[in-house]
Amino acid sequence: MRKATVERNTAETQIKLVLNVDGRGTYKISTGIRFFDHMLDLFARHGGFDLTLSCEGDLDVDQHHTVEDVGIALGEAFDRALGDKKGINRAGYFLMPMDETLGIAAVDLSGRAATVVDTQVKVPIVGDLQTELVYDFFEGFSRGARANVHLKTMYGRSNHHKIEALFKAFARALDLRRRSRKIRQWFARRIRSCCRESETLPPCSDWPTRD
Ligand SMILES: [Mn+2]
Repeated sequence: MRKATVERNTAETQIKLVLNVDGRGTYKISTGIRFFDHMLDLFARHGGFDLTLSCEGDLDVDQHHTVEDVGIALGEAFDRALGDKKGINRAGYFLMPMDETLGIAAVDLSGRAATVVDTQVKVPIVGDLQTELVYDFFEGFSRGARANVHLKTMYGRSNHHKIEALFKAFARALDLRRRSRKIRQWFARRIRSCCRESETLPPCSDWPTRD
């Protein structure tokens, strides 16, 4: 099980975070911003990550520090949990429909931070979240995880759906590393059985590419 615990304390925020990237999508999240909690709940569920996260932030100033610092802490947790990244499929993408909206995500855990986020959201607030901070969350994650993060809403009507589709697409883009683990386990089983029976290894055309 690849897990990480991150505690991040600054003058603006106090964050405690426990992540299991090989989890079952269970979560307990409290940031003081309900819409942000809703997005992080969905992130955990759609990625199959177990995530416990609490943040006490200076929401009396505004939501900026809370959202950005949660992004940094979550990115750091992925970076630590995945360790040297040996054997994982470090890049992934996903197209996620959310009713009338389509969101796309592409991620590369490349060791370099870069962020592009196009939410197509034209209103300043969705629920209780300042929508410009969606960028700050993903930019924070990108820095914490040292990852390339690209997100785009292709089209849609509902602003709630536009943001939600991006969080779900992002989670599922990151989930490719689990598929890679399944492939490695499949190979390990095949190699063991081939050694027992003195067979040759399976041809490339038999290699699994999907769950
Ligand atoms: Mn929703």
